Amino acid sequence: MDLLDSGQKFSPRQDADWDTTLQFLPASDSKHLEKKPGRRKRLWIGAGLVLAAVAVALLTGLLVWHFHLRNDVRVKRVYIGSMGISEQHFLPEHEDPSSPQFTELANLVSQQLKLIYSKNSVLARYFKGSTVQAFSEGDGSSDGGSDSIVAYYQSEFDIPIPQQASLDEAIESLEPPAGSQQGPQGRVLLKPTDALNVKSVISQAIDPRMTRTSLVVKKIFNIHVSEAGIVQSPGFPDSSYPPNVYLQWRLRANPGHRVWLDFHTLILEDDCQQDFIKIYDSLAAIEHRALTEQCGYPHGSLSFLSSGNVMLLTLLTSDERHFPGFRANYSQIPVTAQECGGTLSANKGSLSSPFFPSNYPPKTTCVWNIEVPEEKFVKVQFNKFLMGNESNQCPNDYVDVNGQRLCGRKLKSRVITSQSNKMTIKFHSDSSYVDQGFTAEYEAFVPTNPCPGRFQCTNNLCINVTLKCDGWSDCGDGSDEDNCKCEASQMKCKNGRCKPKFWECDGFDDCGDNTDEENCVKCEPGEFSCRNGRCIPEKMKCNEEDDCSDGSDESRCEKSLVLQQCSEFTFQCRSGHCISKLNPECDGEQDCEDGSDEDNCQCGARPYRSSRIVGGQVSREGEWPWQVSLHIKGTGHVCGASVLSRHWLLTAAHCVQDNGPNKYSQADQWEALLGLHVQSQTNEWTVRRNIKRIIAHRDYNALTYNNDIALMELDTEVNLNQNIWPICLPSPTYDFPAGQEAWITGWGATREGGVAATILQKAEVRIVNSTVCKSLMNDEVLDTMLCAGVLKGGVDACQGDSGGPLSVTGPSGRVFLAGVVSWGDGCARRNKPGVYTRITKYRSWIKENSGV
Ligand code: 4AZ
Repeated sequence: MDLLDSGQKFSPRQDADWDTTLQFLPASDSKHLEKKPGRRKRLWIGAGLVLAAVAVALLTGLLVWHFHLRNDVRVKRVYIGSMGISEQHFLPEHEDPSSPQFTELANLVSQQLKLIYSKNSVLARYFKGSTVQAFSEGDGSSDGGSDSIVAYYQSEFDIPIPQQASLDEAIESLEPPAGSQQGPQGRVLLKPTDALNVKSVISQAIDPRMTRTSLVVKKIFNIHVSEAGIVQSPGFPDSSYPPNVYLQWRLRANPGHRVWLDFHTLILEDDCQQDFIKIYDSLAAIEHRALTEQCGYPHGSLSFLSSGNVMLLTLLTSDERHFPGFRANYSQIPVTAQECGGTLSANKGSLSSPFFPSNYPPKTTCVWNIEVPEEKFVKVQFNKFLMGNESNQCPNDYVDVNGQRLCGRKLKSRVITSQSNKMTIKFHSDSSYVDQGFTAEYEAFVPTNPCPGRFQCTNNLCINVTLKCDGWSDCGDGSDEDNCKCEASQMKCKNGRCKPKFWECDGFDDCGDNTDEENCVKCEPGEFSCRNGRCIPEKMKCNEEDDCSDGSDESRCEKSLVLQQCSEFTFQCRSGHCISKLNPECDGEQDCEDGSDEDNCQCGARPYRSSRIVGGQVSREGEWPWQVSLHIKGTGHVCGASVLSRHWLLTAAHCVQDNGPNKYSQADQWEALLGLHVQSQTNEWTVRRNIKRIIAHRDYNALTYNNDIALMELDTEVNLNQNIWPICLPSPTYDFPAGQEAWITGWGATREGGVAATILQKAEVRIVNSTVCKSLMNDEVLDTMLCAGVLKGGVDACQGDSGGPLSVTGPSGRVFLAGVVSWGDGCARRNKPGVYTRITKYRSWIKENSGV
């Protein structure tokens, strides 16, 4: 047990070393200290003079130290860089630091660096020494031939603190264009015999996180990627990666090839100041060549390509140990003459950045020349556009359309038109920080009729005329909903748009200016509207009294009240008392006196704290660890389910009904796959279990889908892991308000009547107001059901998603099971939300039947 755990605190009285017998010495002549008025005054003056003299001396000393001595306090500064050398042939021995060829060339490079630094007074004065870390083949294109080498080095300087900035400046000024700075024809000559033809030098201060003194292990792995393989963090996947390490993987491809690195898993601590990986288009950690820095649980593309034949992957960790780490596949791909760009003369076509959907490589330029028949113009629409940071004039990575530079990540759905039959599109990436790039479609059009038979949006997009004034922004810029005359079934928003009347007061801002959500409360101005429909004066809210009689006026206040009486809106503690706080369970704060609101909360969190569906997107492995795939043995995936505990799953009753010869109600027909990401691809975290028992709700109604809920007991319990984790169950009074965001997940059909997905899909939907939902679904939605969807259409659960979860993130970040995918009117249709079994109505049924 450590000291803090044992509750002991440092206290001198308890400390054996503390001498409690210590006393102050008595004055030798106590009379000298007696009060004597005249002498006392003189004494005070004397003391004052002495004090003043001491102060002046101190101040002088401080000034001398500050202006003279302190300037001499020096710090070590390390710069990391690379030197491009032409007319040098790269030998296999140059990869081996113990070979004489390596030593010989390294010495030349060190001398060369010394010479370069000697030309600058600051660098020359404080230079300590250089070490060469590695060599690689030069990049033929930038070094003017294949006979070139790049040297990677580290230079050390000892510099007085105030001069650090001028040192940084001097080092940065060594950057290319080096030719003009470094002697005639770019040559920095040593002796005529051993001259190095230096073509470029780049150098930069090392990332201070990499020089932390607490880093205990620093290690380098050299890997040839000509044969594909795997790199992974130490301990992966069985244990977390070790603390305080700085690891480097130097990846080399054959000349004329790129290194390709594709992450299969990457889960680190969320804070990049603590743990991170960084990838460089170099063999040294030079910031100018950094391609990406990642930490946490990233969701973008994690596939990277080098510009030349080398890449460096680094991992830096803090002193905590919690996270699984990474695994990445590497291989090499040949550089071909025409990787992107070209001439396009068809009437329509598509184009994308090189290697999309992987991140594009650095230092790449592609040009597409589009030329369509003379009488036509060209328009291009970007479907995906992820081109680094948005900035003025786009100095880094950009797409240039007829001279207009575009960058950033917000351009999706924008249409750009030409004023002639030609369009030039140029893609450019600089030497650092890459992104996923773009996909675009182009089309020729007749300038007098840009959208034949269709409506032309202000942003030049063409949409079906039926979509104009239908309440939905189909153009993306809202222009199809401007200047509309509202129909009888529609309401007019203040901004002039028309929206279906039944969207009024559904908890979601449909107008875009919130006018459909104003004036929804029946109470007078200045009154608070209780959940039970009562109105109370606004000032009674949060007054620590239950004025509504259902606790709702006290449910979103700082302090939770213990109420006199419980209601359908209040949380009941184990003790039987009810509290006013809304959704208090597992929110990280103890609200019940007996702590029961925080009991059984090992759920709903992605274990490593990171940290089908129609219209959805591919999820990341481990993102939905409660998602289960239910297979009929010999057939494959049929339904989804959620993990409730190590023993129990929850699914839909309609999944476990006999259907002719298919005996779906029998447990032995089924097997459950937990921790699965891709159908028919299991890995070390996937667990397959037989089903011991199925408990379908006794009152399931196959006509109305009422009580569409079933429990499945696993034959043996599972060990939880990073891809298997239970979801939290909401208490009967948990509130999922209309408009709240929720996620649906599954391997179901990706469109109505379509085929099942192989990779787990996810899609964001919103809880739909029950009254609205009932009217949309012909009154077939019962109180035991919950609606969620995107009323515009295009996003929904579908066949094969049944039984799976509708997940909602609670206030503290834990995920709760709001619903089980049950039924719908087709999939993803407009104004037809998905219908889910409302879990709050079945909380006690689950407890009674499974104990969870
Ligand atoms: C099904 O057939 C199904 N759009 C599930 C969900 C929905 C529709 C159909 C909701 O399993």
